[in-house]
Amino acid sequence: MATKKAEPAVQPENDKTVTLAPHTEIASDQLMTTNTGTRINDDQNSLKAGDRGPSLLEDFIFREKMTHFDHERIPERVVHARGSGAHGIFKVYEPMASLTKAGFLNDTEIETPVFVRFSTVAGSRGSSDLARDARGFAVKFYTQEGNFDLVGNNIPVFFIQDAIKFPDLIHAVKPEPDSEMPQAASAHDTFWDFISLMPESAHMIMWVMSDRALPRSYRMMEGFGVHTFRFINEEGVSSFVKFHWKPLLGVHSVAWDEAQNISGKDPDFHRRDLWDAIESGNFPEWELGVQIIPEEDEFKFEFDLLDSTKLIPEELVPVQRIGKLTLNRNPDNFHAETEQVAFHLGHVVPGIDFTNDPLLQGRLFSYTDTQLLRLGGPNFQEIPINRPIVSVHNNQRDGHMRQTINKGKVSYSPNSLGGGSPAQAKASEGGFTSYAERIDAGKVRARSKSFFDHFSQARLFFNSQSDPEKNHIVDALSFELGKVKTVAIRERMLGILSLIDKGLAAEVAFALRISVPQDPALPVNHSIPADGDPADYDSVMVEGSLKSSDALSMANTIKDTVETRKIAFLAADGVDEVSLKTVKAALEAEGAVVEVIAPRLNYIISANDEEIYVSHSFLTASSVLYDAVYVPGGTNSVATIEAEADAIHFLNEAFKHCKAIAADESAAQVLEATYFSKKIPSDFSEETVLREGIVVGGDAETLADKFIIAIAQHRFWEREKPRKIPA
Ligand code: HDD
Repeated sequence: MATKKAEPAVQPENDKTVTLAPHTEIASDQLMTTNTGTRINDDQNSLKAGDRGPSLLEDFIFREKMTHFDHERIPERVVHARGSGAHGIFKVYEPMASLTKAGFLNDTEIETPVFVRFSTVAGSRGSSDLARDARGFAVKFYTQEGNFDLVGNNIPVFFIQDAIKFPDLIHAVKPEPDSEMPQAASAHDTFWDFISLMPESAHMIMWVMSDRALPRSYRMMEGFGVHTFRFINEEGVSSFVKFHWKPLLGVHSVAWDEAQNISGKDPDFHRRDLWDAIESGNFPEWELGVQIIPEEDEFKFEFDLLDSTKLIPEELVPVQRIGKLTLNRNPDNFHAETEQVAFHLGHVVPGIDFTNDPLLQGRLFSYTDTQLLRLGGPNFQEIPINRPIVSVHNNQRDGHMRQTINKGKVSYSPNSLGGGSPAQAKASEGGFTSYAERIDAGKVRARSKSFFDHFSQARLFFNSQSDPEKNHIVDALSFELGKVKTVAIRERMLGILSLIDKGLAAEVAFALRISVPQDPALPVNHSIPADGDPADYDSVMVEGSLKSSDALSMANTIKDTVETRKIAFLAADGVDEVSLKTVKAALEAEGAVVEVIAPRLNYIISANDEEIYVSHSFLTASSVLYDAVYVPGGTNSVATIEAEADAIHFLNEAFKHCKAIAADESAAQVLEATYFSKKIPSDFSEETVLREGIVVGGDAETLADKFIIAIAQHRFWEREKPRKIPA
């Protein structure tokens, strides 16, 4: 019988995973015990008076088991509840001493262990990975100087400028409180009501309505620290820094129709993708990038560096790539690691410090506060996944579930009985000292006027998109506002859109069949104080001097690799081995993953009587779970596939979602049976393949070469225009 060959890859250890080992339980070859270690003789029957009951209160084995079960759940995260984690390592390329004294950014020999958690924002823990949403990208570096958490997103800006609006934003986007609908979706009245009254969200809205909000994989998205942080070097000199993560596989997305289908076919799509990639040794990699702004350049930009609704265009400050993150190990236990990991922007190490960004400042409160509820008390730092790899010494004591056994009488400082220990660390000994920024100001509740340009970067983002990407933004807004029931909200949003781009507003208005407000007034930010003068809160219209930025368009991403792309081969008994195996070998040599899909599971028998492993039948596979599709030759196989409605649907859908498609010469008739048969190009020059993404015929090697070029393009969005595929 054909069996699948893939062996799980070796998952490397690091300084952090070694510290997890003593906390790891392995049950193989062990006898069952209670939590107090007493061996259990019968785990199938509770203790009863007679074999028909009643049950006896004395049954400590039943009571312990049931009580533990009754208490298994902890509160999910109030945002970013749905997530997936992985272990890995980070290594810096060159010492960064001129900018920061952080040890892990200076020693090129050190492999700093990391734990990364990716997430969606709005959905509950059990919601789909494919919601239109920002993605969390939180990295915990276990450095030799303590933990550093970089808690970012896959979008470089945020909805709001001041943390005090965060509960409002989240209440608006979460399911509506009366009906608890919709789950993991922003397409509803309360979200757009809030957004339409918050012009500062205009830039972020462009990003979440773009393809960035529908990543193909966590492994194919960028990450951003969002805020401006500070680097501090040994001399105490500070520079501003923005953090970036650049995926080595490029930045790729799926189509919205596809995303909605994936949510049904495999709601764990991103989680599975990350897990499978690591399990098979395709370790995801990102480069850490930094944009550095010397302190004296703080006011040189048209926007305020402290405003989290703004990015620094890469044209103005290039991103320097300073190190590499590799995720190389799956967690052993989801709850113990991925669920209990506790991130916080306040987990910093010497050499990294904060700025006065009011969003950042508010976050510095929120993260520890939320862990206290979520993880049940102040000792959450002792949970194995949260512990630093360096030892911890202070006078904090006790509390629920304290693990550490602190020896001695002394738990205060200063002390003489303990010889003054633990002693404070001098800066020269690695003690953290805050950057001595000079502050001289009255205490006010106010927002800086330098934050009031809400549209120039929203426009910059829109202008930077390719035509298909622009179309997707129009479609996304038409979809989302189409789900909004209150017409006044739709109209208000059109007013905002017209201040970003009149053409964009007109196209959305066309889809909604309402008119764009003519020359709408600049919107007031409605979060004004009770005694505030609305005029003081008007947005200001700034024409940014940069009109377009290449880095903002996914069309300019890496398109020269098919590594880890999943390719479906549609085949049946009688398949021609050469046409299957040659293309498979060529794709696998380039790092792609090939799965054979057939009418029935387990195996097919080739024209030469060889058994070929089948990963899925048409029952459990769907084109939305693959990046490309190929139909190998072989008279009987081709005839079966041509007659299989699910196979034709598979191809139609792959075409609709703009994927690369290939067929052996003898399988051309299968493509003839599709809705796109008229669109099959007759020549297969590289130019045509790059444009159309369909390859038919030629010898198997040539076909494979061209197919690889096509898959590397990821998608052929031009196909969307006619919208003639009823799949
Ligand atoms: Fe937040 C979780 C990212 C603004 C309050 N946030 C959370 C996570 C990520 C982010 C990735 C999940 C961490 C994990 O995987 O455990 N948050 C961001 C980014 C923001 C942002 C990039 C804007 C730049 N967040 C933000 C604000 C506040 C919070 C303004 C409140 C003042 N965030 C939280 C939280 C969460 C959280 C309530 C929920 C679970 C947790 O912290 O651990 O404290």
